[in-house]
Amino acid sequence: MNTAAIAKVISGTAIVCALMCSCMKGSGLPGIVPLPGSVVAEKGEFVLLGESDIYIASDAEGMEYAADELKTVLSGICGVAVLESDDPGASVVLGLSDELGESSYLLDISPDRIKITGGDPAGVFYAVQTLKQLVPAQAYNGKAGRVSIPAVVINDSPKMMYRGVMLDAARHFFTKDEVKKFLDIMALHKMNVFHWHLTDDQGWRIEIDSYPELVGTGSVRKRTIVGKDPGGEYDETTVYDETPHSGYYTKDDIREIVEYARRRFITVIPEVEFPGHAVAALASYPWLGCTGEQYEVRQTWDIDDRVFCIGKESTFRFFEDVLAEVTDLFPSEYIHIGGDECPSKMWEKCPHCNRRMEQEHLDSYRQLQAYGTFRLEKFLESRGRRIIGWDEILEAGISPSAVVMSWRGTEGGIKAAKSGNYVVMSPTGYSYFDYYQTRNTENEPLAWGGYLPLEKVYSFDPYEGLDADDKKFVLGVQANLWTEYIPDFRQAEYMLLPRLAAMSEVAWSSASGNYPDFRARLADFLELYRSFGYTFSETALRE
Ligand code: TNX
Repeated sequence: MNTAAIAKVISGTAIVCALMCSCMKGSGLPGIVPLPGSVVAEKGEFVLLGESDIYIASDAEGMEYAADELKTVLSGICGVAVLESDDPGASVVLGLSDELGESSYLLDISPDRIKITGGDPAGVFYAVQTLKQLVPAQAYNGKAGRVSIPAVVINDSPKMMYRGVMLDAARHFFTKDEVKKFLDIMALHKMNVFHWHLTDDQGWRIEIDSYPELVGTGSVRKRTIVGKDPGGEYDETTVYDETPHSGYYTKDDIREIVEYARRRFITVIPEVEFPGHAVAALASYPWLGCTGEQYEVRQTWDIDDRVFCIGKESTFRFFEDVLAEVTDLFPSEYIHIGGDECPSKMWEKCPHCNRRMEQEHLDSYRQLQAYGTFRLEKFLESRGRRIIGWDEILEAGISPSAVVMSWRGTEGGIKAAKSGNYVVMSPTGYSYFDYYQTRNTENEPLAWGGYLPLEKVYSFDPYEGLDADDKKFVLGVQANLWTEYIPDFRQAEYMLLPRLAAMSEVAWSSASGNYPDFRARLADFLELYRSFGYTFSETALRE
């Protein structure tokens, strides 16, 4: 505990529930996900009954967010309202210790008090997430009577510092409140990076003042293909829903979401795609493309040939203006610039692109892409930021400061790590939550395809193929939720849960749990999903 810290005090009103206890499942401790470093059961239980006050023994920035989270948890139990008090001998004490590492915590529950000590406020916040799982799930729906928490000492710290989840809000739009719920789900799983995919062929979802048509035109898709995309083979038999799909985030929405995330110790990394996945932008401003043709916001999925022109200077002026506004909104060190799946078909016929290649002595279209990426990186660097890109950015060489997000397997990540670039491992085989979670797909909602069962996610070893020296370049892992076939938030939750529980363990837990042990703990965690009203896949549990 940092005793020098200035005392700030919150006191709680009585936590009084009727004495009709349904309490903890079974006799032992509930299972905790992700698996903590060490859990030592003690004798007895802490009973939330009568007066419960909270004492915060540090005024470090962020402590109030962790305290708010605790207040939310407590007030969610039997509707208790928590107020301030100034008693260092309070029944709940939150503090910091220099002896604990980043995001680490010690949660010490005895019959007479709950003591939470973090290496930093994030650690305290994660202790509260663990505490949520020690409270009987029934307490959240008002069904528990006398609420008791088992005495225990938990010592915990994260394995990886980048624990990401990506949401594609371009293919389908999710409201501000849905995004907040997504962040709540992330926080419960101790995930700390929200990668927000905001632009793509099928929609541009971020308001940019200097280019109003990006949302004026680019956020509206006239209609959407019905069923599975035949992969470029569209003709008069292709069926569309004839329903416009639209939506975008205003700057105020974005500020609100970034702040909401910050209070949950989640960094938001925005992604603005360059140079592919560009059709919604080109539909808004045709001069961004090689030919200047007017396109419509794309109504089908699959990869598109229509990409940003890298020959014209106006494309770079556009990106600098857009990225200036993006960096004003998002304080994250990293900005994701896409980089994936960019065909060169348009560039091959484009006089501007060919002139650029001659002038810059570029030998291939991948080098042309690398030239463009490098210019965006330079601009972002001038604003104190660094780039992340999908692993295609590796193909014609990247600067040492670029971070590679390895999605086509882990090979790109391994190659990047070996050459000293930081990487995030996010391979399709373990991280693509738009893939089916069962082999029995008849009764499942239509998905992208693939097969990614819970156990496979759990078995992910992001360090495989790397020796000790290279491992330090792996910042972490990320689950990706692409939403071509995810039209609403309920389905997003269904695809995310419970696989996110498995990914959270890959990202957080150093102590290795075996799969049956994880499944046993997950059974308790699912009770919490139920209490919080989160939709999850039951089929995933039957695989
Ligand atoms: C590949 S992963 C894409 C996305 C699709 C996804 C579907 C990546 C960088 N690009 O545009 O939505 O596959 O699984």
